[in-house]
Amino acid sequence: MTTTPPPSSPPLYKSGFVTIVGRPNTGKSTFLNQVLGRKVAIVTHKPQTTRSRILGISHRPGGQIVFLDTPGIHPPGASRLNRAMVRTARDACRDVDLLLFFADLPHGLTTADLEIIRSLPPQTGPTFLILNKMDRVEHHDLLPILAKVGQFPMLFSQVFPISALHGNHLEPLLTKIIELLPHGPAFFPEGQISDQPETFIIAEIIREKLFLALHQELPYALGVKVETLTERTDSPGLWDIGAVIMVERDSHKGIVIGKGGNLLKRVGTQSRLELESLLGIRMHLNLWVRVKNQWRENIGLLRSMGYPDHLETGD
Ligand SMILES: Nc1nc2c(ncn2[C@@H]2O[C@H](COP(=O)(O)OP(=O)(O)OP(=O)(O)O)[C@@H](O)[C@H]2O)c(=O)[nH]1
Ligand SMILES: [Mg+2]
Repeated sequence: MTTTPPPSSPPLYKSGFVTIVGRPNTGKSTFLNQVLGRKVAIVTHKPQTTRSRILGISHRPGGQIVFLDTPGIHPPGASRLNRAMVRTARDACRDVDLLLFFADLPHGLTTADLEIIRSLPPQTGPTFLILNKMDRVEHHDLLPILAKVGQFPMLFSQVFPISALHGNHLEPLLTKIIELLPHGPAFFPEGQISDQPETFIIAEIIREKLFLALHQELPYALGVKVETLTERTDSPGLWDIGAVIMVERDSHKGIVIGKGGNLLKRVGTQSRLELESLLGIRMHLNLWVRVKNQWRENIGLLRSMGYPDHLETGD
Protein backbone atom coordinates (compact mmCIF):
# COMPACT_ATOMS: atom_id res chain seq x y z
CA MET A 1 0.00 0.00 0.00
CA THR A 2 1.33 3.47 -0.82
CA THR A 3 0.68 6.55 1.29
CA THR A 4 0.49 10.06 -0.07
CA PRO A 5 2.71 12.57 1.75
CA PRO A 6 0.80 15.53 3.22
CA PRO A 7 0.79 18.62 0.95
CA SER A 8 3.24 20.52 3.19
CA SER A 9 5.78 17.72 2.98
CA PRO A 10 6.71 17.02 -0.63
CA PRO A 11 9.47 14.44 -1.17
CA LEU A 12 12.29 16.98 -1.07
CA TYR A 13 10.98 18.74 2.03
CA LYS A 14 13.56 19.43 4.77
CA SER A 15 12.93 19.52 8.50
CA GLY A 16 14.98 19.42 11.65
CA PHE A 17 15.89 20.79 15.05
CA VAL A 18 18.25 23.70 15.65
CA THR A 19 19.31 24.73 19.15
CA ILE A 20 20.15 28.34 19.95
CA VAL A 21 22.67 28.44 22.77
CA GLY A 22 25.19 30.82 24.33
CA ARG A 23 25.90 33.14 27.22
CA PRO A 24 23.01 35.21 28.65
CA ASN A 25 22.08 38.43 26.89
CA THR A 26 23.64 37.60 23.54
CA GLY A 27 20.32 38.03 21.70
CA LYS A 28 19.14 34.43 21.34
CA SER A 29 15.50 35.18 22.07
CA THR A 30 15.57 38.35 19.98
CA PHE A 31 16.77 36.22 17.06
CA LEU A 32 14.00 33.65 17.49
CA ASN A 33 11.28 36.32 17.62
CA GLN A 34 12.74 38.10 14.61
CA VAL A 35 12.89 34.91 12.52
CA LEU A 36 9.34 33.93 13.44
CA GLY A 37 7.99 37.46 13.01
CA ARG A 38 6.16 37.03 16.31
CA LYS A 39 7.09 37.12 19.95
CA VAL A 40 7.37 33.66 21.47
CA ALA A 41 10.24 34.42 23.86
CA ILE A 42 10.53 37.37 26.21
CA VAL A 43 13.48 39.73 25.84
CA THR A 44 15.07 42.19 28.25
CA HIS A 45 18.43 43.94 28.52
CA LYS A 46 19.10 41.90 31.68
CA PRO A 47 20.90 38.54 31.62
CA GLN A 48 19.06 35.31 32.51
CA THR A 49 15.76 36.42 31.03
CA THR A 50 14.90 33.07 29.46
CA ARG A 51 14.40 30.37 32.08
CA SER A 52 13.20 27.41 30.04
CA ARG A 53 13.47 25.85 26.61
CA ILE A 54 11.32 27.80 24.15
CA LEU A 55 10.31 26.05 20.94
CA GLY A 56 9.69 28.14 17.83
CA ILE A 57 8.80 26.81 14.39
CA SER A 58 9.88 28.62 11.24
CA HIS A 59 7.97 27.56 8.13
CA ARG A 60 10.13 28.26 5.10
CA PRO A 61 9.73 27.45 1.42
CA GLY A 62 10.91 23.86 1.15
CA GLY A 63 11.35 23.18 4.83
CA GLN A 64 10.61 23.63 8.48
CA ILE A 65 13.16 24.71 11.10
CA VAL A 66 12.29 23.84 14.67
CA PHE A 67 14.31 26.20 16.86
CA LEU A 68 14.98 25.58 20.53
CA ASP A 69 15.83 28.81 22.36
CA THR A 70 17.55 28.15 25.66
CA PRO A 71 18.44 29.93 28.90
CA GLY A 72 21.84 31.63 28.72
CA ILE A 73 24.55 29.40 30.13
CA HIS A 74 25.99 30.97 33.29
CA PRO A 75 27.68 29.80 36.49
CA PRO A 76 24.56 28.20 37.94
CA GLY A 77 24.86 29.58 41.47
CA ALA A 78 22.89 28.35 44.35
CA SER A 79 19.26 28.05 43.32
CA ARG A 80 17.56 24.96 41.99
CA LEU A 81 15.96 27.13 39.32
CA ASN A 82 19.34 28.37 38.06
CA ARG A 83 20.78 24.88 38.00
CA ALA A 84 17.75 23.67 36.05
CA MET A 85 18.13 26.56 33.59
CA VAL A 86 21.71 25.64 32.78
CA ARG A 87 20.93 21.94 32.51
CA THR A 88 18.00 22.68 30.24
CA ALA A 89 20.28 24.64 27.92
CA ARG A 90 22.95 21.96 27.82
CA ASP A 91 20.45 19.18 27.32
CA ALA A 92 18.77 20.98 24.41
CA CYS A 93 22.11 20.65 22.58
CA ARG A 94 21.81 16.85 22.40
CA ASP A 95 20.61 15.09 19.27
CA VAL A 96 19.88 18.19 17.22
CA ASP A 97 20.72 18.76 13.58
CA LEU A 98 22.56 22.02 14.17
CA LEU A 99 23.75 24.28 16.98
CA LEU A 100 23.74 28.05 16.69
CA PHE A 101 26.24 29.33 19.22
CA PHE A 102 25.46 32.99 19.95
CA ALA A 103 28.16 35.47 20.97
CA ASP A 104 28.25 39.26 21.18
CA LEU A 105 30.04 40.59 18.11
CA PRO A 106 31.28 43.73 19.94
CA HIS A 107 33.04 41.51 22.49
CA GLY A 108 34.23 38.92 19.98
CA LEU A 109 34.59 35.36 21.17
CA THR A 110 35.44 35.56 24.88
CA THR A 111 37.16 33.04 27.14
CA ALA A 112 33.78 32.42 28.77
CA ASP A 113 32.26 31.62 25.36
CA LEU A 114 35.06 29.18 24.58
CA GLU A 115 34.66 27.45 27.93
CA ILE A 116 30.95 26.98 27.31
CA ILE A 117 31.41 25.65 23.78
CA ARG A 118 33.97 23.13 24.97
CA SER A 119 31.69 21.99 27.79
CA LEU A 120 28.64 21.29 25.62
CA PRO A 121 27.57 17.69 24.99
CA PRO A 122 29.34 16.13 21.97
CA GLN A 123 27.65 17.12 18.73
CA THR A 124 26.55 14.92 15.91
CA GLY A 125 25.69 17.91 13.70
CA PRO A 126 27.64 21.07 12.87
CA THR A 127 27.88 24.24 14.98
CA PHE A 128 27.55 27.72 13.48
CA LEU A 129 28.96 30.69 15.32
CA ILE A 130 26.48 33.56 15.27
CA LEU A 131 28.13 36.88 16.05
CA ASN A 132 25.19 39.05 17.00
CA LYS A 133 24.75 42.80 17.52
CA MET A 134 26.63 43.64 14.34
CA ASP A 135 24.88 47.02 14.35
CA ARG A 136 27.00 47.98 17.37
CA VAL A 137 30.30 47.55 15.55
CA GLU A 138 31.89 49.96 13.07
CA HIS A 139 32.57 48.40 9.70
CA HIS A 140 36.37 48.76 10.06
CA ASP A 141 36.32 46.87 13.40
CA LEU A 142 34.55 43.88 11.91
CA LEU A 143 37.46 42.33 10.02
CA PRO A 144 39.85 42.11 13.00
CA ILE A 145 37.12 40.45 15.09
CA LEU A 146 36.36 37.94 12.32
CA ALA A 147 40.07 37.22 11.90
CA LYS A 148 40.37 36.37 15.59
CA VAL A 149 37.34 34.10 15.45
CA GLY A 150 38.92 32.36 12.46
CA GLN A 151 41.49 30.89 14.86
CA PHE A 152 38.95 28.29 15.95
CA PRO A 153 37.97 26.48 12.74
CA MET A 154 37.59 23.19 14.61
CA LEU A 155 34.82 24.61 16.77
CA PHE A 156 32.58 26.11 14.08
CA SER A 157 31.82 25.08 10.55
CA GLN A 158 30.61 28.59 9.62
CA VAL A 159 30.48 32.09 11.09
CA PHE A 160 27.58 34.49 10.53
CA PRO A 161 27.71 38.12 11.68
CA ILE A 162 24.11 39.30 12.11
CA SER A 163 21.92 41.83 13.81
CA ALA A 164 18.99 39.98 15.34
CA LEU A 165 17.45 43.21 16.58
CA HIS A 166 17.33 44.81 13.14
CA GLY A 167 16.83 41.57 11.23
CA ASN A 168 20.03 42.10 9.23
CA HIS A 169 21.86 39.28 7.42
CA LEU A 170 19.42 36.60 8.56
CA GLU A 171 18.43 35.33 5.12
CA PRO A 172 21.79 33.73 4.17
CA LEU A 173 21.82 32.01 7.56
CA LEU A 174 18.27 30.67 7.24
CA THR A 175 18.95 29.48 3.70
CA LYS A 176 22.07 27.66 4.88
CA ILE A 177 20.15 26.05 7.73
CA ILE A 178 17.50 24.68 5.38
CA GLU A 179 20.25 23.40 3.07
CA LEU A 180 21.81 21.26 5.74
CA LEU A 181 18.67 19.92 7.41
CA PRO A 182 17.79 16.33 6.51
CA HIS A 183 14.95 15.42 4.17
CA GLY A 184 11.82 14.56 6.08
CA PRO A 185 8.23 15.50 6.71
CA ALA A 186 7.18 18.52 8.75
CA PHE A 187 7.15 17.98 12.52
CA PHE A 188 4.44 20.59 13.09
CA PRO A 189 1.45 21.67 11.03
CA GLU A 190 1.63 24.82 8.90
CA GLY A 191 0.67 27.82 10.99
CA GLN A 192 1.85 26.48 14.36
CA ILE A 193 4.75 28.54 15.63
CA SER A 194 5.22 27.30 19.17
CA ASP A 195 4.13 24.65 21.64
CA GLN A 196 3.72 26.89 24.68
CA PRO A 197 0.46 26.80 26.57
CA GLU A 198 -1.29 30.18 26.80
CA THR A 199 -0.81 30.27 30.58
CA PHE A 200 2.94 30.12 30.05
CA ILE A 201 3.20 32.97 27.55
CA ILE A 202 0.92 35.10 29.76
CA ALA A 203 3.15 34.49 32.79
CA GLU A 204 6.24 35.20 30.70
CA ILE A 205 4.99 38.54 29.39
CA ILE A 206 4.14 39.63 32.95
CA ARG A 207 7.61 38.52 34.06
CA GLU A 208 9.16 40.52 31.22
CA LYS A 209 7.41 43.70 32.36
CA LEU A 210 8.52 43.04 35.95
CA PHE A 211 12.11 42.42 34.83
CA LEU A 212 12.06 45.76 33.04
CA ALA A 213 10.45 47.64 35.93
CA LEU A 214 12.58 46.30 38.79
CA HIS A 215 16.23 46.67 39.59
CA GLN A 216 19.20 44.78 40.97
CA GLU A 217 18.56 41.28 42.26
CA LEU A 218 14.79 41.50 42.58
CA PRO A 219 13.84 40.41 39.04
CA TYR A 220 15.74 37.16 39.59
CA ALA A 221 13.94 36.49 42.84
CA LEU A 222 10.47 36.57 41.37
CA GLY A 223 8.31 34.20 39.42
CA VAL A 224 4.87 34.43 37.84
CA LYS A 225 2.16 31.82 37.80
CA VAL A 226 -1.21 32.10 36.06
CA GLU A 227 -3.86 30.67 38.36
CA THR A 228 -7.10 31.45 36.54
CA LEU A 229 -7.97 31.81 32.89
CA THR A 230 -11.67 31.85 32.04
CA GLU A 231 -13.66 33.28 29.18
CA ARG A 232 -16.84 35.10 30.17
CA THR A 233 -19.91 33.18 29.05
CA ASP A 234 -21.90 36.41 28.70
CA SER A 235 -19.11 38.12 26.74
CA PRO A 236 -17.17 35.79 24.40
CA GLY A 237 -13.66 37.02 23.65
CA LEU A 238 -13.35 38.62 27.09
CA TRP A 239 -11.17 36.69 29.50
CA ASP A 240 -10.63 36.94 33.25
CA ILE A 241 -7.01 36.17 34.01
CA GLY A 242 -5.51 35.98 37.47
CA ALA A 243 -1.77 35.66 38.04
CA VAL A 244 0.35 35.48 41.14
CA ILE A 245 3.75 37.11 41.37
CA MET A 246 5.89 35.06 43.72
CA VAL A 247 8.52 36.88 45.76
CA GLU A 248 10.83 35.62 48.46
CA ARG A 249 10.56 38.32 51.16
CA ASP A 250 8.03 40.72 52.65
CA SER A 251 10.25 43.64 51.71
CA HIS A 252 10.14 42.50 48.05
CA LYS A 253 6.36 42.49 48.13
CA GLY A 254 6.25 46.20 48.91
CA ILE A 255 8.70 47.01 46.13
CA VAL A 256 6.74 45.04 43.54
CA ILE A 257 3.46 46.69 44.53
CA GLY A 258 5.09 50.14 44.56
CA LYS A 259 3.93 53.37 46.12
CA GLY A 260 0.14 53.47 46.06
CA GLY A 261 0.19 50.28 43.99
CA ASN A 262 1.71 52.19 41.09
CA LEU A 263 4.35 49.75 39.94
CA LEU A 264 1.99 46.79 39.91
CA LYS A 265 -0.65 48.81 38.08
CA ARG A 266 1.86 49.85 35.43
CA VAL A 267 3.11 46.28 34.98
CA GLY A 268 -0.51 45.08 34.74
CA THR A 269 -1.44 47.62 32.08
CA GLN A 270 1.69 46.99 30.00
CA SER A 271 1.17 43.23 30.20
CA ARG A 272 -2.52 43.43 29.33
CA LEU A 273 -1.96 45.65 26.29
CA GLU A 274 0.75 43.42 24.90
CA LEU A 275 -1.14 40.21 25.61
CA GLU A 276 -4.35 41.50 24.05
CA SER A 277 -2.53 42.24 20.83
CA LEU A 278 -0.45 39.04 20.94
CA LEU A 279 -3.35 36.69 21.69
CA GLY A 280 -6.10 38.64 19.91
CA ILE A 281 -8.39 38.67 22.95
CA ARG A 282 -9.61 41.20 25.49
CA MET A 283 -8.87 40.58 29.14
CA HIS A 284 -9.22 41.66 32.73
CA LEU A 285 -5.86 40.95 34.27
CA ASN A 286 -5.61 40.65 38.04
CA LEU A 287 -2.17 40.46 39.62
CA TRP A 288 -1.42 39.48 43.22
CA VAL A 289 1.90 39.40 44.99
CA ARG A 290 2.54 36.46 47.29
CA VAL A 291 5.53 35.89 49.55
CA LYS A 292 6.75 32.36 49.19
CA ASN A 293 10.01 31.83 50.94
CA GLN A 294 12.56 30.04 48.73
CA TRP A 295 10.11 29.39 45.90
CA ARG A 296 13.09 28.87 43.60
CA GLU A 297 13.85 25.69 45.54
CA ASN A 298 10.28 24.36 45.53
CA ILE A 299 9.99 21.57 42.95
CA GLY A 300 6.20 21.48 42.94
CA LEU A 301 5.94 25.22 42.42
CA LEU A 302 8.66 25.32 39.78
CA ARG A 303 6.89 22.56 37.85
CA SER A 304 3.54 24.29 38.09
CA MET A 305 5.15 27.49 36.79
CA GLY A 306 6.27 25.80 33.59
CA TYR A 307 9.83 24.93 34.58
CA PRO A 308 9.46 21.17 34.53
CA ASP A 309 12.82 20.29 33.01
CA HIS A 310 15.89 19.12 34.83
CA LEU A 311 14.84 19.92 38.38
CA GLU A 312 16.95 17.70 40.61
CA THR A 313 14.64 15.90 42.98
CA GLY A 314 17.26 14.19 45.11
CA ASP A 315 17.74 16.90 47.74
N1 LIG B 1 22.11 46.42 19.44
C1 LIG B 1 21.61 45.20 19.42
N2 LIG B 1 21.03 44.71 20.52
C2 LIG B 1 20.52 43.45 20.48
C3 LIG B 1 20.59 42.65 19.31
N3 LIG B 1 20.01 41.45 19.57
C4 LIG B 1 19.58 41.53 20.85
N4 LIG B 1 19.88 42.71 21.39
C5 LIG B 1 19.59 43.18 22.75
O1 LIG B 1 20.28 42.36 23.68
C6 LIG B 1 19.53 42.23 24.88
C7 LIG B 1 19.36 40.77 25.25
O2 LIG B 1 18.53 40.16 24.27
P1 LIG B 1 17.85 38.73 24.52
O3 LIG B 1 17.27 38.31 23.23
O4 LIG B 1 16.98 38.76 25.72
O5 LIG B 1 19.16 37.87 24.86
P2 LIG B 1 19.22 36.31 25.29
O6 LIG B 1 20.48 35.77 24.72
O7 LIG B 1 17.96 35.63 24.92
O8 LIG B 1 19.35 36.45 26.86
P3 LIG B 1 19.01 35.33 28.00
O9 LIG B 1 17.59 34.89 27.81
O10 LIG B 1 19.21 36.06 29.26
O11 LIG B 1 19.99 34.22 27.81
C8 LIG B 1 18.20 42.97 24.63
O12 LIG B 1 18.29 44.26 25.19
C9 LIG B 1 18.12 43.02 23.12
O13 LIG B 1 17.37 44.12 22.63
C10 LIG B 1 21.21 43.21 18.15
O14 LIG B 1 21.30 42.61 17.08
N5 LIG B 1 21.70 44.47 18.28
MG1 LIG C 1 16.55 34.64 26.07
